[in-house]
Amino acid sequence: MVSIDLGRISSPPSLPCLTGGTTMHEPEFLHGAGVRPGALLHHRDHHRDVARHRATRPTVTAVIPTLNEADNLRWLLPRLSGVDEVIVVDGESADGTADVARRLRPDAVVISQPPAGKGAAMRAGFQAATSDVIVAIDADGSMDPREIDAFVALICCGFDVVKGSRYCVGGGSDDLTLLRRAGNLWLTRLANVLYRVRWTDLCYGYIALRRSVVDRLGLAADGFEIETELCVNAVTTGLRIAELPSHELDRRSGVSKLNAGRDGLRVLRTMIRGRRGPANRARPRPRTALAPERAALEQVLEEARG
Ligand SMILES: Nc1nc2c(ncn2[C@@H]2O[C@H](COP(=O)(O)OP(=O)(O)OP(=O)(O)O)[C@@H](O)[C@H]2O)c(=O)[nH]1
Ligand SMILES: [Mg+2]
Repeated sequence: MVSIDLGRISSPPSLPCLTGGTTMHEPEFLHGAGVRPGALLHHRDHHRDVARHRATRPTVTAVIPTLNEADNLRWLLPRLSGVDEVIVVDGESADGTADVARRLRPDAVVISQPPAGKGAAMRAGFQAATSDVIVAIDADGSMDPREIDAFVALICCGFDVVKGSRYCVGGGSDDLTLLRRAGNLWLTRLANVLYRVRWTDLCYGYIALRRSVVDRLGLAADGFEIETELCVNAVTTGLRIAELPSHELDRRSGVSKLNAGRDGLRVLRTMIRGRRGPANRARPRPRTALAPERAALEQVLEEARG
């Protein structure tokens, strides 16, 4: 269950690793609930406020890209009972991943698409999501679902994008090889120079964002460079970004689909292209090309929601 204390939202906490914009504000879903911006809630109103905050807490969608992750989903899905919506975007897995998802989480929206890459899967999941907040989480069990509350709390503090970091104080990884660690370090340093930020971890897929900013991000990446594209486009679009310490666990079973050399180059290209700003970034897929896909998706969503 995601629980945020509205009484503590009035002033920004001192957060580690803050980057991006400086203005803090309460998110729009609090204003609709009649919560005065910046108000400290009175002690005697406590019970009424707790009830109100339960009723107005942001809804959360978990977007999970999967390619042959049936065993790992058996671990992950039961641990996502606190999120309001689960979207599994499956790359036509051969190991019955989609069936496992439907069986373990009957209310999950399962989207099937050719295995065009993690980025293509995440974009489809973002488009299908209906909650206030989207959390992207890998299926392999490397991201601890208990961290979701912290991601959502930072969105409630006013950030548009919250990116996990394995290198913030409090973060870590049981999974990174020396080669990947070095590659990520240099790519992160380059991003910091090109975009004048102070990030500690560029290539990590545990990310939360406000659903209302998805279209502004203009995402078009198909592969593992999606996380870089999301972050750099968030900067050039002027969104507020925070980093949050996260501990990456070992992949529980199966094999990684990432190729350090090939995918590192894609990240580099994305970073350089993104520097040209929103007007010159790769165009999102035209809507017409998505039309049949979209219609099928709408149908699946309607059925899933009864
Ligand atoms: N639908 C879909 N999912 C994919 C595809 N490629 C990878 N994934 C999923 O994307 C997630 C990340 O892929 P991994 O193989 O775990 O990559 P990794 O080496 O751990 O790299 P990171 O997780 O990005 O640190 C996993 O849940 C994969 O199953 C694809 O082509 N299609
Ligand atoms: Mg992984």
